[in-house]
Amino acid sequence: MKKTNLSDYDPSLVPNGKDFSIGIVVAEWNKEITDALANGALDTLRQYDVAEKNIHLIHVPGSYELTSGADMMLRNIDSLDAVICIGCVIQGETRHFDFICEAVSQGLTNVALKHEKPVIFSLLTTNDMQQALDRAGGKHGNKGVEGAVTALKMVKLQKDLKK
Ligand code: RBF
Repeated sequence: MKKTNLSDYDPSLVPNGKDFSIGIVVAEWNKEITDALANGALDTLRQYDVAEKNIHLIHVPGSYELTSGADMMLRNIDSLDAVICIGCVIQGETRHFDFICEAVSQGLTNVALKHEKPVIFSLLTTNDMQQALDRAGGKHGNKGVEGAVTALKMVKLQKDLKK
């Protein structure tokens, strides 16, 4: 498949978000990458008509804190329909990579089930900085854009099932 700078999704299948309220939690580690992912997510939510007042963005120090950040948002902002969690963990020489990735993936799953709301995993887990750049607006698209598209689809699904 040909790779472009844009993430590959069918725009006609993305629900309109004008009545949706979305949280975004952004980790500050590898900020160049996480800012690019957050901007991709923000642009996409705006493109699908999520109102500015319904987009709630917070920062946490590192990816490990994404779990408690998402939980805090869902406990304190009643109207939230979903939370997008953005981070970037780059493989180093120690085993921190494995512990952080494992904790975040399990942690976010637990938060989603506890609050019965979609929690979106936009965590890059890469071998090096180049692989992260490639996925933050580079040759493999922007995983923040894909996270926002996933959030819109999951909120629509939940609202449809509740009707
Ligand atoms: N946080 C990230 O978001 N990405 C990383 O690549 C990352 N690497 C870390 C490596 C080490 C050795 C340590 C101690 C922390 C790292 N963190 C990283 C921060 C982590 O997510 C968390 O903020 C701290 O461990 C404090 O709980």
